[in-house]
Amino acid sequence: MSWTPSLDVPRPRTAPPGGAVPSLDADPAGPIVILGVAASDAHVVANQLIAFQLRQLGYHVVNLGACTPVRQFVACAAEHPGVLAIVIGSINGHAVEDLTPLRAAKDRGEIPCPVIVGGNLSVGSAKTGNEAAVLHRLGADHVLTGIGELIALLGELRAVRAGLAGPGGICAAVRSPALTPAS
Ligand code: B12
Repeated sequence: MSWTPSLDVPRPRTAPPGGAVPSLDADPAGPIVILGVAASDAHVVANQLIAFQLRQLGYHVVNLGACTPVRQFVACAAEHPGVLAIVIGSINGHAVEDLTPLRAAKDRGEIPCPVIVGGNLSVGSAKTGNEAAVLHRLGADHVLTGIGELIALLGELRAVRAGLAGPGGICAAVRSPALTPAS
């Protein structure tokens, strides 16, 4: 008797009827998400998990990987004018230092979409509670902690772009304070 292991992952919604699950190269027609890890940061496990999950959900993920400075996110966004969001992870605690150039890039009009920042956003396990406010001032539109929140938010952005969102957005029921954009 033989046993064949399988990856028990949900079939992407973009899979053609009766068709095969798309490869990890993703569906080029899906909404574009630019993903990366902040400039000083070498932690890639969450980055790879996020890329995998988003591709399974039909997003076209352009993954810039670890140690990506703001200017590379900007250059990549210029190459993908229809980009839905820029998603930046930071794990090593240096999000503020790494993302300081974001403010100037936004002020120059170089960021055409929401910027979502998430991960372990300051040094040490004891957080001040001020991390999100500082990052919002630097130009982050959304500051999150969990991958579930990210998926919900991207779904909402996708629905808004498609004109499907009702008052408060279709994901209002799952909206958490962390999802609230800076004013
Ligand atoms: C593996 C690891 C490393 C590896 C990384 C290998 C690699 N290429 O990925 C190596 C050895 C290189 C490393 C180096 C360092 N590390 Co390290 N590392 C870890 C470790 C053990 C696991 C991290 C991991 O992969 N976790 C699994 C993933 C899935 O979880 P995660 O990264 O925490 O991400 C979760 C959330 O943060 C969130 N998330 C993450 N990204 C994003 C993005 C978005 C948009 C959203 C919404 C959510 C989100 O979702 C994930 C799932 O819940 C952690 C300790 C730990 N047990 O967590 C320390 C840890 C992250 N490292 C730490 C530190 C300090 C360092 C170093 C500075 C150590 C040193 N003095 O050299 C360097 C920094 C190097 C650099 N330039 O960044 C600290 C960070 C502390 C902080 N933020 O205050 C930790 C927490 C260890 C500790 N307790 O002190 N590290």
